[in-house]
Amino acid sequence: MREKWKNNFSEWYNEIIEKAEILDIRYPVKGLYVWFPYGFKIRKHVLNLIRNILEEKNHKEALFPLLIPEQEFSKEAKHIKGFEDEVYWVTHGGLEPLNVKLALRPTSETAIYPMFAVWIRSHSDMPLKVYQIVNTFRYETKHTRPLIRLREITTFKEAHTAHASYEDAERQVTEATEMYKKFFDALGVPYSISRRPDWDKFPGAEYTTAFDTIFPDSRTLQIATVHNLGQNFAKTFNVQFENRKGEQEYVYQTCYGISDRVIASLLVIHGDDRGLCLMPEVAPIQIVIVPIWFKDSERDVDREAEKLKKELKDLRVHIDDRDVRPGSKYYDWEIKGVPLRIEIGPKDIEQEKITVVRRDTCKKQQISRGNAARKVAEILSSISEDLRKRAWGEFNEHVYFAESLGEAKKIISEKGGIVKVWWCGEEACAKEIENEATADILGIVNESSGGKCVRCEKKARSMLQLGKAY
Ligand code: PR8
Repeated sequence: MREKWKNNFSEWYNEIIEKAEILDIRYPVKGLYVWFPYGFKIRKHVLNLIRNILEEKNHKEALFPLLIPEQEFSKEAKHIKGFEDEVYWVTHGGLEPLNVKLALRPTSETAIYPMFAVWIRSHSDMPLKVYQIVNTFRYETKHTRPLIRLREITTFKEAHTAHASYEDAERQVTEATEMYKKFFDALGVPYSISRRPDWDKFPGAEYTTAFDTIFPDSRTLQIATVHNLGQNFAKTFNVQFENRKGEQEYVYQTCYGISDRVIASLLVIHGDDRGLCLMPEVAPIQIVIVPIWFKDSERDVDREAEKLKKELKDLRVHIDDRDVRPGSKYYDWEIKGVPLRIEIGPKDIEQEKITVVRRDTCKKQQISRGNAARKVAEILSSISEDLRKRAWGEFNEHVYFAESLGEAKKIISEKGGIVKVWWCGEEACAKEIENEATADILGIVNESSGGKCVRCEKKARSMLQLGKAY
């Protein structure tokens, strides 16, 4: 059932974040929240996934300071311009005013690149690929929301790379895009990839590529960005290397990031009216065993539950032996999105069977006790597969093409999702389209067979993707 999830999404979201014990939203600073242990475990599994993907591609984890001195932060003119409204400043040490104001990082280019200038000497030091997973601070003025629009982004995974040629940096952009695709595919989070318009790219970048997903209320959420920084930051921070000809040259850079929004997407996209439905890959508990006790059978049932848990040692299994009715245990674990529930009662033992209930379909089936381990692993992988398929199916149903501006506006207001329209490439037309369709431009996609710009009717060079963005 996905009535509330779809039609009253905000309420569903706020309730689930709390009831499933993801975040405590009662912390007394706007835009800052507390991770509950259960939510924190989901976060840990999500981070393991991205860490593995990055490390496979030779990224090294590092850690840079949270505070950035004003003179470094302000060096790159476009960067500071883009972030000036969003920066928190530390101005005092105790009662003493500081000589140099310190920025709480909103992102870490200006903390990392002065160090790149020290680390990089020659072309043989590159490619240099580092990442860190840290909290960053942005003084967001739009409506803040747990995991979606934070003032303290607690899970900012940022990667920064330096290269000896523009071509190599371009290759890195492709590698980063492929890594993020793999990551989102593992989580079953569907996405559309497009290039941000020039006037709305990451401050200081040559160009920005964005991943967007669609939420149940048909609004879109940007869940990742990949930036080609060219030599802009290298020139500002004097990051040079000796090239093969023995000359000094500025490095070519890229950076790419994801945030808590990834976790929001994962929770939201697979959820339903009963609660979360976690992908087995990141579920803190993949299987919950609920013993069904009857008079005199308690010990046998408990023994059987323990035995089964041991057999499933490669999975994350929890036996819920709380002294409450089975029904209320089912309810709790459904909210928390445990992918599979196993019920064991005296009848099951007698028949050498176990009863399993999938969280995604809520279907109950009995399977034979003999090959439980193999069968359960199969069911978990089919849950992943089915969740992924369902999510992509729903996503694709919400991607539209509009022939005219009027049609785009109608789709945006009635259906939401992502709407593609032909565009001539002129900024003025794009802004008119955005205004008239009352939508945001998510990005630009190149399509080979061009139609006519929906605004000026000149030959279109590409397509704009529109949506109502969070
Ligand atoms: C960079 N520098 O910073 P980006 N709350 C939650 N998530 C957010 C918020 C917020 N207030 N603001 C942005 N995000 C580059 C790349 C290092 C890494 C998420 O890029 O400013 C968005 O999903 O585009 C965004 O795509 C991602 O952080 C990276 O932020």
